[in-house]
Amino acid sequence: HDEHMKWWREARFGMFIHWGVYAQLAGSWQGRPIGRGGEWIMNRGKISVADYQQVAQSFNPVKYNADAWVKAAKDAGMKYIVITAKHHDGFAMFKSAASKWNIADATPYGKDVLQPLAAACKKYGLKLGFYYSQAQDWNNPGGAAARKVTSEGWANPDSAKIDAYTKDNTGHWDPAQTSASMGEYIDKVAVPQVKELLTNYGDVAVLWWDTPTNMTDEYAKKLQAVLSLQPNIITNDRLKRPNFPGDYKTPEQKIPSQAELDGRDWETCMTMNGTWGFKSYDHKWKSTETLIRNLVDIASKNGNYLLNVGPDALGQFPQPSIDGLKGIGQWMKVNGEA
Ligand code: JFZ
Repeated sequence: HDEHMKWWREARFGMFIHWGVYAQLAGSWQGRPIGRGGEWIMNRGKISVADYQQVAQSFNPVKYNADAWVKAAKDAGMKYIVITAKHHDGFAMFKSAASKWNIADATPYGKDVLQPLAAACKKYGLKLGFYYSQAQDWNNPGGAAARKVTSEGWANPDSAKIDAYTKDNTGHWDPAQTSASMGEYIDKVAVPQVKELLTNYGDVAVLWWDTPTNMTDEYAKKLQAVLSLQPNIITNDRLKRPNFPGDYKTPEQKIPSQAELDGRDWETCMTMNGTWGFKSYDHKWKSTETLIRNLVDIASKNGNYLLNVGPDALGQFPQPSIDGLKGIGQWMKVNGEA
């Protein structure tokens, strides 16, 4: 039964891609920088559902070139890609019948971006995985919202009011978010969308769940049942703790010491700068040497390295990410195996 893990255990190196409407804001709201990950901007800035959905009206990634992305990953020595099919902002990067809040229906771009990515992965022989935020969803009614402080780096004039509201409303900051129950959200959005993802894109190698806020065993069971659509699929450990351990552990932004390893498969996910989703002003790039040392350290401990790229709103990798990937690729040519 370990057979389905074979490719993953040999892979060692993959590309994480955090891409969504948040790239359009690039870390700023109303001229102010918002702290932490760019993909959290709606929550950190306590942007209303209506305001945030308006951002999609200018999201038009005309420079998106799936072939170039996958080739960049392959040339760096990566064996798989995991892309945010839907992050916590609930925005589906695919055509979905379960919610209009998707790239095909809510943007001028008007088409699915996962389809070309799946085709390019097939062409270059890389495995494709989907990140899907199963619990947190700040736009589809009923989705969960983790409690986070209001102001990270800016003074929202309504901070006090919003803080009081989120405290009384399970982390939500807009009544539009609570117009359905979480059970309804799971049945009408999450389960149907995971079905779409596991039906419409050919082989899906990985389902990468995240932040099980307010998940119940019942919700987790419903989502887990959908995985049978892809019999060889591998999943991480973030569906619902502790009863749904998945196939591997996901230390984040850190490489475990030898002593911390317990025999379970593991994958360290890490950013190349300080954010998962694109921020125009984050320049804290790791050196190519650091990236290579991390990869070697991880591989020597039998782990996988899932290294993140946060494309911009036009669909381009930031230049420092391209440079880092190229640097790793050059090292790989000399030191890696085919
Ligand atoms: C989550 C997301 O909230 C974040 O935006 C990003 O997608 C990242 C890969 O995953 O953030 C986490 C999840 C888990 C931990 C920390 C941040 N954790 O276990 O320490």
